[in-house]
Amino acid sequence: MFSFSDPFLKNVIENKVINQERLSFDDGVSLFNSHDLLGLGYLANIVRERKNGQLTYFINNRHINHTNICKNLCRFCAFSKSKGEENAYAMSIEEILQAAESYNDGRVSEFHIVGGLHPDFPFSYYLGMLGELKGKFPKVHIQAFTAVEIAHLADIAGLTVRQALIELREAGLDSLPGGGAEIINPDVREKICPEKISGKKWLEIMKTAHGLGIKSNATMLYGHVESTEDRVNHLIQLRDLQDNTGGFLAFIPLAFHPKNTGLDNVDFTTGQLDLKVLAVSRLMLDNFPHIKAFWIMIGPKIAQLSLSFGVDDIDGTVVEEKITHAAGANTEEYIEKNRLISLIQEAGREPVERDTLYNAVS
Ligand code: V47
Ligand code: SF4
Repeated sequence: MFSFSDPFLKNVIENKVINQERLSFDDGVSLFNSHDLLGLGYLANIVRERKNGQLTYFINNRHINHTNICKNLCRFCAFSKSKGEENAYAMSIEEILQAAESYNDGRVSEFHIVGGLHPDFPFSYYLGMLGELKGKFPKVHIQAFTAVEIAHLADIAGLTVRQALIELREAGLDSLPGGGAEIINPDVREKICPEKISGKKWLEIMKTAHGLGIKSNATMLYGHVESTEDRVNHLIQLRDLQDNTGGFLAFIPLAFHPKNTGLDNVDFTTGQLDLKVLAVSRLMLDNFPHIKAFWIMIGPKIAQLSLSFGVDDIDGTVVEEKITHAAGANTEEYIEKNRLISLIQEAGREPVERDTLYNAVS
């Protein structure tokens, strides 16, 4: 029998988890306030194994950050630059194709494309990027553009979000990454990303995408100025939308990296917090099939440990990543597939190479 050090986990949460009862807002706050990390991991692991058994997913993917020029200039972002600023860059479609080609070992199954809100790129640039990539790599799933980028693209195209998504899908878009959610509470957004679309709009765009059959991920940027209540509120809003649409594939907590940002007075997150956020997310998001640890942000060592704290997905090969590395990440940008497999096996789990939609890739 597991020995909890926090009686609340033993007396209240364990029963709810065993009986598959939904956890409340207050439960979520208590979970975040608990210091019984092993107890949280034990409970999150029950949910993880119920949903995914021993299976642990990874993907052979290639991230592409096509431009760092962005008109939003979020305070937590070290990646974005203004046009003309030193180190600002914008890739042509030809350069994007070359980047994609540079990691085309015949087995890559996903391009993951996220960038800034470039003030001058026309809608045709994005359609062209998708069309050319799809033409050259017809079997590769394109997961591109956060809801924040989708709002911007609809804006520059003079289209509704729905129309823009339809055109992007026709050009080759397959699914949306989960970025841009940050923390949904408007008071927090006002402090960390006042120019960004609201959390409400982010949720609406996801709802529209899901309604069109376009799946997406969801994220939460944690470890900056947000409160425990902000985190729990964020998770519950995601859970409510998932009840409605069922369109979220995975939830990925993103550990805030402060270096070179407007919030550089904040410390890097700790291993304790990273594991706690993953475990609490697994417990609160009872309707999300997958919880993913993004090893780029928390490092392969914590990502491996997280497999006992509710996580069933360790992301992928990545190859190149600029957003977190601009903000002080000291991880590699590429990890070999065999290394992911041995990290998973060493944790006593069963590795499964997946495609974006969680089908096993042989
Ligand atoms: O929205 C920006 C985050 C996101 C920082 O769907 C930062 O599988 C930490 O969308 N420290 C974009 N995070 C990345 C993204 C993503 C990443 C991994 C997996 C998936 C997925 C999607 O990056 C932004 C923002 O939340 N971000 N700056 C920073 N300093
Ligand atoms: Fe731009 Fe995204 Fe960075 Fe915000 S997080 S400044 S929207 S690139």
